[in-house]
Amino acid sequence: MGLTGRSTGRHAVDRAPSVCRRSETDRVVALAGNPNVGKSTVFNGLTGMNQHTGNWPGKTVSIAQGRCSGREHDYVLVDIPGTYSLLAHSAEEEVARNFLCFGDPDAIVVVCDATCLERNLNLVLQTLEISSRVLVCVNLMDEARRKQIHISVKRLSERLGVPVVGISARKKQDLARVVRELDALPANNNPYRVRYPEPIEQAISGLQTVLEARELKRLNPRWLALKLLEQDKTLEAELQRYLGWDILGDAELQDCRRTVCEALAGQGLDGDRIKDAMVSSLVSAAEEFAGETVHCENHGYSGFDRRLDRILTSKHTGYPLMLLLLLLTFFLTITVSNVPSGWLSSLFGFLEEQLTAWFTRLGAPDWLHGLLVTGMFRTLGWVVSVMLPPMAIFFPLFTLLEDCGYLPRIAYNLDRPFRCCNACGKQALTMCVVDIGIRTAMPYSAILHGGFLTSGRYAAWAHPKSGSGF
Ligand SMILES: Nc1nc2c(ncn2[C@@H]2O[C@H](COP(=O)(O)OP(=O)(O)OP(=O)(O)O)[C@@H](O)[C@H]2O)c(=O)[nH]1
Ligand SMILES: [Mg+2]
Repeated sequence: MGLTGRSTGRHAVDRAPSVCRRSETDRVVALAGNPNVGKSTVFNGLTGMNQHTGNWPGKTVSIAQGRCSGREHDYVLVDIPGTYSLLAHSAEEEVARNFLCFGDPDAIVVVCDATCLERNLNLVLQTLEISSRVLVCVNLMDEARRKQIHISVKRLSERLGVPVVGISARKKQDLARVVRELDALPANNNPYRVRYPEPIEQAISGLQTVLEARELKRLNPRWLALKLLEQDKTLEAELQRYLGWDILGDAELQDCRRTVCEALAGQGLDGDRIKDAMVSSLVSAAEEFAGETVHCENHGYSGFDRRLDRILTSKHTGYPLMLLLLLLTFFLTITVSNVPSGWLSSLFGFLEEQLTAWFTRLGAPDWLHGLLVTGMFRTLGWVVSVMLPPMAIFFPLFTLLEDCGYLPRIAYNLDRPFRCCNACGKQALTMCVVDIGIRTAMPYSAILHGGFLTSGRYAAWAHPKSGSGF
């Protein structure tokens, strides 16, 4: 785990995952969505499986698949890692993007979080650019109701031009509605298309004309034109593989791309500015749709969160607060845990003395006492008293930080420095866990090498009868 060659960059991606259809009529449905919106809950509820698609850095990320049946069709559901955008920034986002764009799903269900619909609409709008067979599933409606957030599902569906269903994924009857909607999903929707700034639209139509004369399999030419403007190298490599012909070696297409990119550069849109302009159009559209469809009775509910965000992620206070909190966590884990460790070691010391007295009373031979008491029991006592307290302190503390939403803020704060080593901010969390793992495991390995016996409280462990223990 942590920053390793296998856990960063392209190695972390499970390439070309294949989908198992049982018959030609099976429909492949991808479950996409932002992280933590309930995709796996929908997947497990519909397939009866108990999957957890790992999508944290430090683990090979992949997709999970299962089956469910509707009245009209049998479905192969594919649970993919959570992603905020199809402009992939990390390995798990690459897996999600590759499957949605090049996995040829027959339909895509975009699962959204009803409590923060605006942020989720960004992915919905991008998904509408690649497929017209999209079902939007606004999940966590129970949570939204609790927070007095009302969502007009009907209006959202009218605006997006695709079916939208509001659900609570833990309810069986809601999941049955999802299947009914899938059965009724029209082959050709007329989804909403985000309109980009005029120079980009002109560049798109220039490229689109050339692309429409090429064999693109299931790819949408407008979407492909957009991607060619972005010049994302990882996407271009996947594109070549998917199309089976050399799109980057196509002279007419590359000439056209060069011309439109020069025209864009002439208007101040070059490199990352093209991407920025696209992102800002998507964000504005998501904002507009959310404004029309989400009504929040309790306007103050997110005000506290926003104020906290400003403090925890600001340039000036973000890093000092992060360091303070992490130092406090490490201090409690490493230093304060000495106290319960001391109690445990005294307890095990006392028990060892009692066992020794008992063995002596029974007249047990030395080798048996050595094997069972100074060997097995003492080792067990050391391991428990050294490792249990730091773990019992660290993991609840870390869970607390996670549950109150501080860990994503750390990931956000550290994203920039981690990018310098081809990783992303979320990897900081894996490193924290690994670091504490090393720190708690260190005394154990030191015990095994004998050196730890002479240090501090553990020196007292040397049994009077056996001298130096091992
Ligand atoms: N209250 C409530 N909780 C839900 C609902 N759906 C999912 N959850 C909870 O939301 C959490 C995240 O659900 P997951 O299904 O793991 O989310 P995910 O989208 O698969 O997450 P990633 O795979 O990490 O991106 C879990 O604790 C679920 O129990 C719902 O409708 N209502
Ligand atoms: Mg999941």
